[in-house]
Amino acid sequence: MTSSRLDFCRQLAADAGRHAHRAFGSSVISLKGRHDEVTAMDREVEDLIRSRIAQAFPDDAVLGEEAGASRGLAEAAVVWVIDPIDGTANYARGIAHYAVSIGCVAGNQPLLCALYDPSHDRLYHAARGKGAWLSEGGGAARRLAVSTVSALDAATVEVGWSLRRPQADYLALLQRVMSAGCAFRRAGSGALGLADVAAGRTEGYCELHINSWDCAAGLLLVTEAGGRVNDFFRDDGLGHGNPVLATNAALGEALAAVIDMPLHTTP
Ligand code: LIP
Repeated sequence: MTSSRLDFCRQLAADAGRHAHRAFGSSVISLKGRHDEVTAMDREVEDLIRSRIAQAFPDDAVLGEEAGASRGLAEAAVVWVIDPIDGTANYARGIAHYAVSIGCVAGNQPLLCALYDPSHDRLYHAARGKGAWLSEGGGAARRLAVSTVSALDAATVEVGWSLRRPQADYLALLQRVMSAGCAFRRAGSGALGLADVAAGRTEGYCELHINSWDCAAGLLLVTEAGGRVNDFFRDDGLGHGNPVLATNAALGEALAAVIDMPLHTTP
């Protein structure tokens, strides 16, 4: 089941990303809410992804950011979790930091994923138990590994933000991260923030609430690259989102204490 879906997923993420990149920086922004942008290309790319999945795997269910859940989501053995353009605000403003994120979930845990960053021609992919990989510029894939940084005051943590949680909670989280001596960043794409942890560019990604389509792919990249994550999928995280924490192995427990989010017992 995995290898055919993984090959399909990699090709689909790359095709969808190249399609999205045609309108990079020139899309008209609509608002689903304050600081919650959407473009016509978000919907166009999700339609492309959905149609290819329906043709190749008609019995699978789909959950996407723009069109929601397909019929049979609760009963399906396999659910494709898609964000057609993660980092929409960046995409619409011509900031080269966005990605197509496609996760494939079975038994309420990610089975495989592909995440494509068109601005850098970076295709990330992983299958459970088979490592996390990155192909750049169409070249041979190299295996990813989280960083070995083991001191909080040498760590960089990305802190995702949205208006889905009170500003005071966000500021308190930032205070804890800064007081621990960590550098922090917020770059507007949870998917790429998690990919940065998997690639060893940063030591952690956290957010007080994130949706499953933003993180289903990135969480698998992190664990397959030797990192640790919280139990994002508990209490219907797939359907309603949850807080998220992903870390390298060395700083897992220390960052979990700073950010006040327990990591999954099974790294
Ligand atoms: C983004 C998420 C990110 C969050 C942003 C935004 P979108 O998703 O990936 O984690 O901090 O506010 O929600 O809306 O660009 O697909």
